[in-house]
Amino acid sequence: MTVGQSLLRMMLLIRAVEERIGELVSAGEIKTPCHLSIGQEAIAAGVCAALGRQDTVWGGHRSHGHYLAKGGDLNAMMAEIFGKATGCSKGRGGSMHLIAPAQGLYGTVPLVGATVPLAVGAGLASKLRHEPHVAVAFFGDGATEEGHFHESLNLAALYRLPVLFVCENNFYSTHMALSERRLKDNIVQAAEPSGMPGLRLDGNDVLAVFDGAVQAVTRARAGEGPSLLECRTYRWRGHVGPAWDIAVGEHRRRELDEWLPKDPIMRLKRRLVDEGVSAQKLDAMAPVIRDEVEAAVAFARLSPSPDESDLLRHVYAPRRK
Ligand SMILES: Cc1ncc(C[n+]2csc(CCOP(=O)(O)OP(=O)(O)O)c2C)c(N)n1
Ligand SMILES: [Mg+2]
Repeated sequence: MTVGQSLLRMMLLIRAVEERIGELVSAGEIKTPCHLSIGQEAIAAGVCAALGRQDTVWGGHRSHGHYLAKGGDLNAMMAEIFGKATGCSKGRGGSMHLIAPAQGLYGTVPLVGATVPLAVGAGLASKLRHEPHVAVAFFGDGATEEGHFHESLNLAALYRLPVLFVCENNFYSTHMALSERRLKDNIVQAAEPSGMPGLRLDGNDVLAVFDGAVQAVTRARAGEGPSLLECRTYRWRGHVGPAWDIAVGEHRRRELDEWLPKDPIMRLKRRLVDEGVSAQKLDAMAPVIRDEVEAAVAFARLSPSPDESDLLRHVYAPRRK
């Protein structure tokens, strides 16, 4: 499979998984709050394709795509979202606490921006151990308003740490538009005070994201320090849950009309076909992926719930005798 085809496959997988999750949330079968990244798949797919297994990835509340693109097991993610004991966090975390350490996905945490400094710590560990691994923090535009985002950039730049700061700028923090929160649309300039490169990328062009990530990873592995990637995109669904979010104001309805034709999946598919790849070959990916997703749903449904007697484990430290 070429890079283009595997990027397409990954985006199709993320979309199919999240569309299915959306259906199961609507049906009431999934109870955990789910933040879907439908429309934004190119960023997870493009960045993670530039990484190796031992590079670390850190995410937030909207991280199904990061988990899958980094190689996290689909069954374990689905089971986690169903709250089952076979889930990647043993059913205790739900959609917003995904983890796959063997694949380098060290954690997704719903406190906005919380994992940005953790990625800096992973970059520092890598440098102190003289290992070639890079650390990637995925976060939204909202996270750039947290003070520790700027502190993290400064420290990573000062110590020339191998870190990629990947901002998925979807122009909203819950229902508040970027223009209501910042005087200027200039997140990429946050790189300047610390002297690191800032790349503004079309976050719906997976090949552009991949190229930008390769550039930043190459720089990081060469000991030249971190980069900030601002990937501009748009979330199609609501902040949380599967609704289309068009009832939250005329603004979003108009914007969605502008962004739907920029669908990262359609764009890549068109490009591959233009380059001579057979459309039938690409269309054949969808049913295989659908079966994979259904198998994961079946696995989650059949998995046991966590045992009640286990409920307080990991909550309190064991009493010292
Ligand atoms: C520290 C903190 N403040 C507020 C919240 C509530 N909250 C959850 S998601 C979110 C919006 C985050 O927006 P952004 O970072 O742009 O990510 P997006 O949801 O757009 O992917 C907010 C404010 C939180 N989880 N953590
Ligand atoms: Mg946002």
